[in-house]
Amino acid sequence: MANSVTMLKIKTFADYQNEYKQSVENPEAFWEEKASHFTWRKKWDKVLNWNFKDYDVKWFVNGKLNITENCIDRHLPTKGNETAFVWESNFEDKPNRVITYQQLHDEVCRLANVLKSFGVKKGDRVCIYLPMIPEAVFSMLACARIGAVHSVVFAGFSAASLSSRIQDSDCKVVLTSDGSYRGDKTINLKSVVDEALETCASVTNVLVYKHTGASVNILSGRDIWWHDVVPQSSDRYEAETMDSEDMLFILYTSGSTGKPKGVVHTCGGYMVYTCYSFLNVFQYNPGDIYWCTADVGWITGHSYITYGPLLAGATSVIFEGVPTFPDAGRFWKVVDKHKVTHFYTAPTAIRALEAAGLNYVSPYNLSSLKVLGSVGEPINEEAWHWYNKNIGKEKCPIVDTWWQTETGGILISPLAGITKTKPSFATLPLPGVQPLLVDEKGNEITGNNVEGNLCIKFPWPSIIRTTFGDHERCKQTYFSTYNNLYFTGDGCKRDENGYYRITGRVDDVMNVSGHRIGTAEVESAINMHADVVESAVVGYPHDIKGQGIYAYVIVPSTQKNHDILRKEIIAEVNKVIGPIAKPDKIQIVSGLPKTRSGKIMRRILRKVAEGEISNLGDTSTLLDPAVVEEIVKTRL
Ligand code: 7RM
Repeated sequence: MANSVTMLKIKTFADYQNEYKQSVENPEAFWEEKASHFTWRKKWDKVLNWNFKDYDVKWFVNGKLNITENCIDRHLPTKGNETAFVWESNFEDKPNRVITYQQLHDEVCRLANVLKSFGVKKGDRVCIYLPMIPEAVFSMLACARIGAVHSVVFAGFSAASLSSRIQDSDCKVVLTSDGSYRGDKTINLKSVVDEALETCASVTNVLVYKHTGASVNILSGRDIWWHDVVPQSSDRYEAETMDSEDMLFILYTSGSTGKPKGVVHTCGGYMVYTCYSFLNVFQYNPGDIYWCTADVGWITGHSYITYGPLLAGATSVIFEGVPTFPDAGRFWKVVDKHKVTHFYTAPTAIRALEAAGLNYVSPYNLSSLKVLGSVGEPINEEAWHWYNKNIGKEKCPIVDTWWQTETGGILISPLAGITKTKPSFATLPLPGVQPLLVDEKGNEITGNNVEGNLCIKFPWPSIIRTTFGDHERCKQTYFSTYNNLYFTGDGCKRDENGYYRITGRVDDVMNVSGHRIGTAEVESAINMHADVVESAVVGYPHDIKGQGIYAYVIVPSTQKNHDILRKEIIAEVNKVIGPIAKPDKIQIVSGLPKTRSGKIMRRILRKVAEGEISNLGDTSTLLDPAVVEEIVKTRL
């Protein structure tokens, strides 16, 4: 019989130290106990099988469950009439929607029945391309209820990006809406889907939620209005029995090379870890109002809007809009309106709102706040102090949560009110997480006051299982750089007290406004422009975005006005990826600094983009050192 998941909560720093010790000394006994607080249809035979060499990890082997039963059904006897979600529209004068756990159950079941009627079976993939409306969460859970695998695509990605994701995972159905609102912009999502589907033969049905009222094209036989089929469906659906290691979802994320990879998470371990980490990091208590401002299109939305909070039986705010609409006071207005106790956002938003000034903060009563969170990129000390002083009024612990799409849940973070915080430090690993710093050669760097590449040496329950359709790529990317270690791609310092500070990516991945974007992806988009011969993209420090995108582009010395060319290149990037990958600076050059073997020396390009031109380091191996002079002279 399942106990209450609130039993998972650590209460003191001594508890934390004790749990941490147990989790390292006997991980299987540790996680077995945590897992026992959930509802399983059949208990596992073995807690863990793992092997980082050929990469194979299985948690709660042969255990059977359905995650939606744990997110919804188990709460119904006690919390059926309690609020699961309060939805706040993009427009502040539009009424909220309140969804109780019972209503969540009914909506998810209706949608599950509709998916079933489309012929979606256990294991089939379903693409979700929706704005931040409760239906996005219903959609994820409806898939999980019938055993289908969801692949949520952020509704800011272009038709080309959407299409390549649908193709990669062979999705059968797309769940979308007529349109979306983001601040003062409206986007016609359905027309993006239509364009994407011109190149996706696998999709048999598109379910369209009416949200903006935009006129849409309905392709008969394929496209169906949500309101024509969902409300009349049964509000009962017996959840499918899933194996612990059956796929729960695929989420595409950028890496240093090639196209985005489909990161795969599975049912059992992901459930245990997202709930455990949510409760412990945020120290959520019944009656609290939790708000994570992420979009469900990113892992933060999956783990800490949908699954973690629902597993814990929490009440959350879902917000459709953006931080600066109608003005830079919107976040604080929403905190005041809904009496938010736990607020979780990205440093880029904090910096943007800091820049707007305190006049946007002071009108609002923020006294409901108890815990503040940060995620997605390193938080600089200044932003940390501003957040602490002006939003938390120096009484709210800040949890700087480090994790990745691949980790499924938060790995390094303070536990709110329990771990002593330190500005810009993610502090200590959660129980079950064994971080390690290594040098370039893969030797462990021991002791404190050191810096290296961040690896993890033991699996935790929500670790990536594979990259969809290409296990070799998963092995290569994460488990081959260093022997027997998961490599994060991040650089990291460990201070004199053993606290961790993540310094940023050490590979060719940029972090722009908390979004992961590969330099190679942007280059390949730029290269689609007919006049572009070659390009090289690097990140550079940006006051608000954390990193900006700096592109060096070779075009034939001829014709076009450079401003027109830049506009066209930006349009190309918009078309191939989406507005989030828009280059901030485009420098037209006649050549790129290459070694004799033809490798672009990105180190030099990064320095020029940063404005660090006094010391470019060794350029003696360059094929043509004159290129560097030109690049320095014409830098933006
Ligand atoms: C959750 C998420 C992952 C990358 C990761 C880091 C960076 C995330 C922090 C952070 C410093 C943090 N997943 N990152 N959180 N850096 N401090 N608290 O963002 O897959 O989209 O990105 O984000 O570089 O590798 S993600």
